[in-house]
Amino acid sequence: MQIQFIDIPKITNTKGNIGVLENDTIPFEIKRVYYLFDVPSGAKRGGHAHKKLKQVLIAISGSFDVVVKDGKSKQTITLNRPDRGLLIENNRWRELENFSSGAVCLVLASEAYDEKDYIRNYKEFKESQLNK
Ligand code: T46
Repeated sequence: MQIQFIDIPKITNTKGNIGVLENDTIPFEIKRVYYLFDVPSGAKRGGHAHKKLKQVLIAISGSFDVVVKDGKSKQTITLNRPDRGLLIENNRWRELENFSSGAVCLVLASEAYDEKDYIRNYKEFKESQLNK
């Protein structure tokens, strides 16, 4: 399974840096932005796949691990830089864990929220991936 990172253009300065997200930085049209924050130590997020939704995850602050599965293989990626995004394609199972204190996960999403787009059962997800 290929993992794709997005390098976020930055404007550096001794007084602090600026990360800039413009339409051509992200490989889809952004329809929704949300963020996870105040995640308690030991908590896990995700634990599902999306049929259509693609997302870019950015550790705007702190760090966390993202486990990505395509039904055949698995990769664990640590996100800990505000200038690097992780692209998660549709039909990928994701689990987020090991959140550091103060971690913030910014998510740029290709679709509006739709519960019908979720696959929350791993067995169902694996079966849906069989012929892909
Ligand atoms: C992913 C990780 C990083 C909404 O009403 N609107 C929204 O935009 C979102 C994201 C969630 N919700 C509701 C739906 C559920 O009742 O909030 C509740 C928890 O949502 P969810 O199970 O999606 O939360 P996470 O943090 O486990 O997962 C989300 C994304 O779904 C997922 O794709 O990669 O954040």
